[in-house]
Amino acid sequence: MKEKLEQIRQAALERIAASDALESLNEIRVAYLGKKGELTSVLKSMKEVSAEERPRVGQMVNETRAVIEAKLEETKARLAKKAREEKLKKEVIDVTLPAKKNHVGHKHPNMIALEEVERIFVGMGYEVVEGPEVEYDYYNFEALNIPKGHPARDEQDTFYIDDRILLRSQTSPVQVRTMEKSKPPIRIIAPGRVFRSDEVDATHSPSFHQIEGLVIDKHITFADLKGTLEVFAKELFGEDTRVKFRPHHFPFTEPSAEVDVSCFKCHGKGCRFCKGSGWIEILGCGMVHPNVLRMCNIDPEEYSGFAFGVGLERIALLKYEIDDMRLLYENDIRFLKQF
Ligand code: 2NL
Repeated sequence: MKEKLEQIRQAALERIAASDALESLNEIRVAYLGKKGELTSVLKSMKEVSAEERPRVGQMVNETRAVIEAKLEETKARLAKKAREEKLKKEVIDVTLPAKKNHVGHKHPNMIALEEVERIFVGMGYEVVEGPEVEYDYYNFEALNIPKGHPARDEQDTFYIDDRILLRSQTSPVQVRTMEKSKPPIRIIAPGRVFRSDEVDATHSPSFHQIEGLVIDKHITFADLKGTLEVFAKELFGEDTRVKFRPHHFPFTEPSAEVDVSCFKCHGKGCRFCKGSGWIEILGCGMVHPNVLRMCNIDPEEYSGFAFGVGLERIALLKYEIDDMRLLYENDIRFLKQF
């Protein structure tokens, strides 16, 4: 019996010493100390031991159990400590590494300029209206007094989907739609993307943005147009800005004009920026042509109005002194961040 216990102890301790995982320790505990374990089966065979030997053998069994138990606990603690240390080593955080940068985007100069223009006109009681970029020939040309064969169709050559549908060459169709469905007074600005069949260079792109304005009411005169655009120019380029109206021709307005502002760099003296003239052209405008009013079911005998159109990119290039329009379309964050 004694040899048997000694053998069990030896084997158990060897297996414990060889184990390198907490799970195998548990298996060893079951195999030796469990209900069906080897030590328990020795206890069960105690009835074969003589009465006088029984206390001594019992004590030996208890001692063996205690030794195995102690070794198991000790090994368990050692393995747990080792596992914790390995985990800590693996999960180490290098606090000296530079932090990840959170790259934030930037508002596009077009958008900054658009919001500025919208702020000015909304302040004068205008509403901002948008409309489709794919339009009917009717809204883009016919309703604006540009019938088929009119030379203005060449100046505003655009992209045709078919012979009735095209990419709008101006945002005027938005105003035509507004006039069709609402009664004067009308005070709106229509910003948005427009298209022209132009080659890309420093000042042209086949897709750019326009902001058009329209006012229709009783007794609207050219004086209202002049006053409005003067306020706009002063707000946008500074209080000391002067405006100049040059006669021009548009099929959809009569009379028509182009508007120059005094150069905000040299204040009219002439510099590189205004190419020596002291003036910078910013927009086209005029009194809405009676034919356009009639096609939108507005009686030109009762109502009159003015309209204007300004290129958004042109405003952005001027305001931020950018010399190549293509920079506005590259979306290079190093460029965008400067504004
Ligand atoms: C330019 C400047 C302009 C208009 C746009 C307009 C719109 C309606 C009626 C009459 Cl619905 N006019 N818009 C007027 C004058 C100038 O844009 O250089 N365009 C080619």
